[in-house]
Amino acid sequence: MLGFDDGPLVVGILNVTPDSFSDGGRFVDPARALEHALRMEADGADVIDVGGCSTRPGSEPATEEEELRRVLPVLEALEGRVTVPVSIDTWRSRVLAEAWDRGAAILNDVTALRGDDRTGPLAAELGLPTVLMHMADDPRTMQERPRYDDVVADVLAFFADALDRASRAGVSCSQAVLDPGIGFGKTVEHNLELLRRVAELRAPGRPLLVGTSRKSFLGKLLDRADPLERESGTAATSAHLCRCGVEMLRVHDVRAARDVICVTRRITGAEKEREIR
Ligand code: HH2
Repeated sequence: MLGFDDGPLVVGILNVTPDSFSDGGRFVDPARALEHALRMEADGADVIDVGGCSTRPGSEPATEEEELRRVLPVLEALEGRVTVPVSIDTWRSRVLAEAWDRGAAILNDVTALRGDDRTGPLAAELGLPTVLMHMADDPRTMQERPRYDDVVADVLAFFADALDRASRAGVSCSQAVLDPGIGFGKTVEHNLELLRRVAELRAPGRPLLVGTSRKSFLGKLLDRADPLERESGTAATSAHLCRCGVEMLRVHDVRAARDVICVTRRITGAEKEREIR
């Protein structure tokens, strides 16, 4: 279902939460969420990632009822209108089941199937591509004292466990996408190290999804408290990740990511002139 031959796929973020760090509260209303999803699709999104539970550092997770109350009306609004695949950013099996009923076709699980024992078997039964993300600890405490001997080695060990867990749940390895979880229990230096050595994260042979968009390490690097002022920093990471052959970029500004991919691929020769419309 996901083809990676034309450079990274762009995953447009649609947070339907009151408290997400960048776009919190903006798309809670289903009509506004649909409008934004259609905008991202027109801008070149390959996937729309709907999330109803912020994972902002220090945040308390929404209850299951609350998460359902947020995402289901939005998924209903998107179904039949958005033509690209919709992914659901959840670890909860019930949210996944209800989202699938409303057209969601990809699971994005920031707990890598550790959050709910029933989520893996359900994703397997439904045959869904499944994003398995690295997170040290959980969002409440993950930024308190992140420590690794070698962050890349630790993430690779985590990937091996996650793939094993997925396969025991019945998720075919060919459906797994791996994600180093930028900003999830990592210092600025850990994030930079993961980006610098992203090629090493390809060792398991699975596609990589990376989400740097507007994250706080960019705010710290650039001294920008406002997430909306971190777009140039995000673009720098997107160009780097595109050059490194990463398969999926998860971003807020789809148009900017598309521009970065277009120019980067022309520079590297990955995209020929005749392919440019
Ligand atoms: N980052 C966030 C949420 N979900 N999923 C994957 N696979 N990878 C990520 O890096 C990732 C993710 C956090 O960013 P955002 O959705 O913008 O914020 P919030 O968690 O505050 O809603």
